[in-house]
Amino acid sequence: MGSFIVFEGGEGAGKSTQARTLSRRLSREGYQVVLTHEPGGTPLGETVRRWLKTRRGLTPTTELMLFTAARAQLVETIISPALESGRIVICDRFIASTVTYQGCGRGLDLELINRLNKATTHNLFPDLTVFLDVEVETGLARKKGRPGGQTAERDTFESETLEFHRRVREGYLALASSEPPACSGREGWLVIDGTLPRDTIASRIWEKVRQILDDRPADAR
Ligand code: Z5A
Repeated sequence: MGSFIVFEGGEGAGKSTQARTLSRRLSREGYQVVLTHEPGGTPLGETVRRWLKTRRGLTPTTELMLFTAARAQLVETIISPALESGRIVICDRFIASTVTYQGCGRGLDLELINRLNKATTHNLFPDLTVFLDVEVETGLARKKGRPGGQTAERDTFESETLEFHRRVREGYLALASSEPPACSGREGWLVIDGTLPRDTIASRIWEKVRQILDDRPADAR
């Protein structure tokens, strides 16, 4: 069985940057890595992603079902087979995103979300969830600062209120500090201040991931 590492955080927290950096580092060290993201990572998932980010007027429940459908397809066709063949899977967002965005952000029933999360993943939890924490305003400003960010049309989530994004952040902080850890498996959550320099963040993540990989039984390395 491989290892499953998930990156979580609000908009512009630096998840994609760090997921790519970790993937490159692991590949250089000789590990077989699958880097993927949610929503997306499969043809169905990419179609759902476009819908979710651009179509206005989806009801919160419809939104929840679409994220969930995309996840079911990703887990069954990409993530689980890769883990079974011993690869390291890095995923940019996973089940905690549904708890924080659809649960804390949209106000949908958390019990329903947890049941759907379990059903669509067949109880698969990340070995480690890295949470990059930044103030909402910082993350949103970073997205505007990206090339084309000033002129690009804001997507469904970027158009949400600051209050929405604050509830999401509070949701992450609560999940990451809960005992036993919620939405994550054996290694729980690694919380990192996302305003630190990129290299410092990458080193902290690497230190933790290397320790997890070193602790794996010899036949899993
Ligand atoms: N969503 C949901 O509601 N429910 C679910 O179940 C799931 C998702 C799975 C996906 O959009 C949306 O779906 C997401 C939640 C929702 N919307 N929101 N919010 P997405 O994939 O397009 O958006 P995202 O996941 O939020 O990613 P992002 O906005 O692109 O941000 P990021 O990946 O965290 O950040 P980044 O691209 O790596 O970096 C952003 C910028 O900051 C970039 O210019 C970097 O160069 C810069 N950066 C990165 N690190 C640093 C540091 N350390 N210092 C300074 N600047 C930095």
